[in-house]
Amino acid sequence: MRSTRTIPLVVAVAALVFVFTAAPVSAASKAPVKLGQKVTIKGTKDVSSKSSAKLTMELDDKYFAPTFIKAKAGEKITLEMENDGNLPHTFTSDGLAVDQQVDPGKSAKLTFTVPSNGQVFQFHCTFHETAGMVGGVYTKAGASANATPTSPTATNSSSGAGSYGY
Ligand SMILES: [Cu+2]
Repeated sequence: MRSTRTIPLVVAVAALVFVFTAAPVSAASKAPVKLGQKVTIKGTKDVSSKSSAKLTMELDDKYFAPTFIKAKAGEKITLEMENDGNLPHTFTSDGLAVDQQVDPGKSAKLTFTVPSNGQVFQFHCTFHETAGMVGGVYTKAGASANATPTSPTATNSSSGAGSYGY
């Protein structure tokens, strides 16, 4: 008798675990490309069917919405950026050659052309990049941003082990 009573509980717990683990994998939170760093994901906007597109980009504490923009090489994209947060944010990208700060409650417009020398162009907020305020413009789902290094990060290639000279 005792052992049969535990079976419904196990089923209930298993169902509960399934619900909680299944939820974060829903479409809205899945990254379409690999950026190789922490990203707070707030959706993807697909404008790749157009030769030019205008879209609203929300800058908030501390994420971009949409976080990913699907585009095509050569496409001209105009972002109408709105800072809905309480902190200043930037839309910064070496690959897209843009760097624009937007203060809280303010908006700004920015236009760039999607380059053809890569498939993923990372953008970030200079203040909150490590907090996951990162996103990407991409032309191919599943591609990786690592293919096109955007900034020369410090690699341990300097000669002389133990040398602290700069
Ligand atoms: Cu920020």
